[in-house]
Amino acid sequence: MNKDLGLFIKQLEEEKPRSVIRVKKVVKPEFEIPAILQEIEKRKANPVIIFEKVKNLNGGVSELPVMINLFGDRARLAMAMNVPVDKMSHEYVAKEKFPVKPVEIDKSKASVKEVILKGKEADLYDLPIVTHHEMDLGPYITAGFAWAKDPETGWINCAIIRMYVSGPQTLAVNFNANRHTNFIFQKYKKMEKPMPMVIVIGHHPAFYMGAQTKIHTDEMDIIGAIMDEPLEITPSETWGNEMMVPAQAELLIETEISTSEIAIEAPFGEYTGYYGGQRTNPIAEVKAITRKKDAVYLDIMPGHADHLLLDAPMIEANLYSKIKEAVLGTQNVHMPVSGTARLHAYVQIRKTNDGEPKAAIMAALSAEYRLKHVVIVDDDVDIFDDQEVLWAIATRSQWDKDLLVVPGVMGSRLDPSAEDVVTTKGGIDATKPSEKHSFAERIAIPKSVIENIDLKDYLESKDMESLKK
Ligand SMILES: Cc1cc2nc3c(=O)[nH]c(=O)nc-3n(C[C@H](O)[C@H](O)[C@H](O)COP(=O)(O)O)c2cc1C
Ligand SMILES: [Mn+2]
Repeated sequence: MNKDLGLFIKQLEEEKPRSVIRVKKVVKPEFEIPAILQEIEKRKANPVIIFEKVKNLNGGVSELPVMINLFGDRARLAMAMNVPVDKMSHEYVAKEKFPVKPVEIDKSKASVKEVILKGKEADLYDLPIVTHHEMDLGPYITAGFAWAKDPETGWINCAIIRMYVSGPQTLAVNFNANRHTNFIFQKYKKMEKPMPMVIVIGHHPAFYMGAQTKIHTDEMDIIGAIMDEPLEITPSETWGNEMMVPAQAELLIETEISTSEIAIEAPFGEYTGYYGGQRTNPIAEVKAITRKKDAVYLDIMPGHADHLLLDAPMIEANLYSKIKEAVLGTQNVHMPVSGTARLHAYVQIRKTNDGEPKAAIMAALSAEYRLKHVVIVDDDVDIFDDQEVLWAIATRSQWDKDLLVVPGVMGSRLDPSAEDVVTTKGGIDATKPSEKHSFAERIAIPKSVIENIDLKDYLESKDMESLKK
């Protein structure tokens, strides 16, 4: 059987027992779950939290526990992919090059078919769907993929799209204009047919990472590549073999999106740390719900690490491969959480001439539409440490020569400083001048001395304890 969410949590509890917290008290999905997460985050901790007893939207206690903050830690994502944390983007690019085709399995072997609900029984209000921020329109599914099939290529596209629960069997779905989901939706619109869309909620985190690929292809093959095993798929309840679905997901909601009706959607607390404004969006109607008997309802906390970190390695992987095409000495890319993991990128290069940093800035800015500011540093600067990057800007840049400013470019509509989708982008070359010029030497303590220091030989054990995080 495919790796699934339960297997990952078991592995996590064995290897890092402190990174899973279970809450047994009955909690409300409206604000209470987000508030508890935020209080834990304030203490600089980032565990997965499982709420075992959560009210559903019908006022009863849901059969499904709620899991939040699965993605709130880069090390956890690296563990899911079985790769070193500072090499995630490299490994992601390498795995993407070898797509793995899915395998079809019988419904009897698909754990997501253990419970099948159709007609009025397929009720979203039976689920513990979370309301996150004060001004949000209401409960939102935030860890749900829009799983849709391109009617021309037959490819499956998969993207996390927020979905507002507007009734027991209706949702408003927010895919941006430049998303593959929208390209597919436009094709159905032309055919004047509703678009089948399966909402996939809860799977192994490697599934989540594979499904967030930026490559335009049959995404089932990339999910297989990132999971290191073929994705198991099985026929859907509503469309049979015409629409195959992931067999070992926690929960699937089979829907049809009307190509004629729209609904008001948002405000909604966004990745930027601000509310995104109200808009009109397509409506999905629930046809069936299938799930594991002991399914967990996965939620992602918008605007927090849980949300920001999930897409970061995939954006980094995309940037890494595109910047490397322009500048061969590109070493690594980091989308820091301090820049919402979307608007800022730190790029580490080993340059061979002084024109390469600006070439890297241009390649980066055109590869990812949300990216706004790029900082290019040398390979002695740790790009996973904001302070090191700011130090490089402080000591290695002269903005009359090192700043590149590009006004009037397409950016993120959600950035409140942009004018609709038009923004000003820029980059800073914070690298030292190339070898030809002399440059100040960075301070350092001899490596041979550092290597022989073991703090236990110098400190009392109570002082050693106080250094522990
Ligand atoms: C938690 C989370 C929520 C997201 N919500 C949305 C959304 O509501 N609308 C949207 O267009 N993209 C959203 N995204 C971004 C897309 O999922 C992401 O860009 C995806 O790779 C797009 O897939 P595509 O390249 O197949 O279009 C979200 C990403 C994450 C991680
Ligand atoms: Mn896609």
